[in-house]
Amino acid sequence: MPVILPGETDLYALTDEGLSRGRSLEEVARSLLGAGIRILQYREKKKKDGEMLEQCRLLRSITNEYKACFIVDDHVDLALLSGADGVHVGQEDIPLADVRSLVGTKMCIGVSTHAPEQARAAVQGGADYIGVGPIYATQTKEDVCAPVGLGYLDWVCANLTIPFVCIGGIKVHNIHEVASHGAKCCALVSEFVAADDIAQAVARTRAAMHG
Ligand code: TZP
Ligand code: MG
Repeated sequence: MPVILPGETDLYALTDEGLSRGRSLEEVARSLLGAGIRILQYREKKKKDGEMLEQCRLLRSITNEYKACFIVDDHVDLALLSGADGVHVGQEDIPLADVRSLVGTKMCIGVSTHAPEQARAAVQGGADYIGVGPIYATQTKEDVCAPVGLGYLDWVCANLTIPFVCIGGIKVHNIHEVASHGAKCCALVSEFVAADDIAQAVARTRAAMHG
């Protein structure tokens, strides 16, 4: 199964058990994938490694069923052990060159960026895609930096050709604005996993993005 990169699909979903209103990881994942999500990232900040490895293996198996791309946030070891398609790192995680030396070229690497110099470094360092954000304010990420707004997105669109995914505070009511500034792919956490009806949230978000 080839890796699916942002831009080859329009929506990118991330897990967050704390926001999932008591639903199991499997239920959340199946709702997202059944609604047509093709990139799913495992992002859990408060769990022990052993439980995370089990959950990554479960998501690897479910994403295979749906022919979806599976990315692990932060943890290169869990990505390798679960057979993920990719790993996503932030500016303060293991540096891109070191991640590449561990995963080789078969696994894709995404790097979160918040400014042009970080994006240039990620491109130079051989990232497969970058995260662009936070576009808007969000409470989902604890150590989040100030929103970069749409200006940084405009700069990315004007200056780079690397695939990218916008993230941070993106909701059904503002995703059209993000798309109209050139985003081909958006990542959403709370809007999906905390929704009453996850499949309906994905469908409405997709319609708003392209509407
Ligand atoms: N990285 C930048 S903002 C963010 C991450 C993981 C959280 C986005 O969550 P939400 O609920 O879509 O604002
Ligand atoms: Mg990280």
